[in-house]
Amino acid sequence: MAAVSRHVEPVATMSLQLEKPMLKFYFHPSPNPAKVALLLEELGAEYEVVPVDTRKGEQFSPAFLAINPNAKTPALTDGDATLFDSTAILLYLTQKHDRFLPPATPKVQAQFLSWMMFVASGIGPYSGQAVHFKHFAPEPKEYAVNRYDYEAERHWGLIDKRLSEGQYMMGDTYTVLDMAVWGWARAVPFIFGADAWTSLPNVKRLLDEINARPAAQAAEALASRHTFKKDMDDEARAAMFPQNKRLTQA
Ligand SMILES: N[C@@H](CCC(=O)N[C@@H](CS)C(=O)NCC(=O)O)C(=O)O
Repeated sequence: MAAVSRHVEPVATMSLQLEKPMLKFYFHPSPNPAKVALLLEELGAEYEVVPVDTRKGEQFSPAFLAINPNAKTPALTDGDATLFDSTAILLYLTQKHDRFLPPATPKVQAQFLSWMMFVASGIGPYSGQAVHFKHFAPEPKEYAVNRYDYEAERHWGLIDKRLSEGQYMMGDTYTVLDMAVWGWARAVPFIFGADAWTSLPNVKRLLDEINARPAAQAAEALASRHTFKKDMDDEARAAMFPQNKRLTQA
């Protein structure tokens, strides 16, 4: 977990900077951290990236577990405030900065929170499990692949329909909800295959539009600041799929 500093400050402003609470962003180049990276860049926030190489098991280091007992990326510290779970971080930062949120009327908030939670509890987990069973699980897996592929497809279909009704998830305004969708939309071809976009044209439109934003390009560039392990070897499988130990012990 080596710290990587961003934004070199001119010496004249350094003492001022040191007094400010610094954001530390615990990052791995995967969908949930990507949402937070995009928001930090859209906010123009000052932050330090702390790489957590989950394929090397760094998510289980005591220092990281003290911040995220769930041993997953992303996590964030803001001075002595610690946060984990991408949706909690997105809501914390947008509320703190009062930016990228839709109007606070009950009618709009009701839709905003419903779709935020739909992305958090539906899009992320079903997409993640579809990827796991299609790309990483041992045979036999037909039943599990079918279930998670079906549910992931159904969830993405609902996002596509919502986006067919307006430019963004909340209509005319780009909000943090679009950033939450973007994190996983980048993975759609990996989830469903290369021709997935033919059935999700509105998701593709949003993805392309956000990809063209400087903040998205800066968020993507974080991946190249550190050499993350790419191989899914025994070490990586042991770190990421600890449940497999029970199969060999049985
Ligand atoms: N609900 C959590 C899920 C976090 C999560 O699953 N993160 C993945 C990366 S997208 C991770 O750290 N995987 C490593 C592991 O499972 O060991 C969130 O939204 O932040």
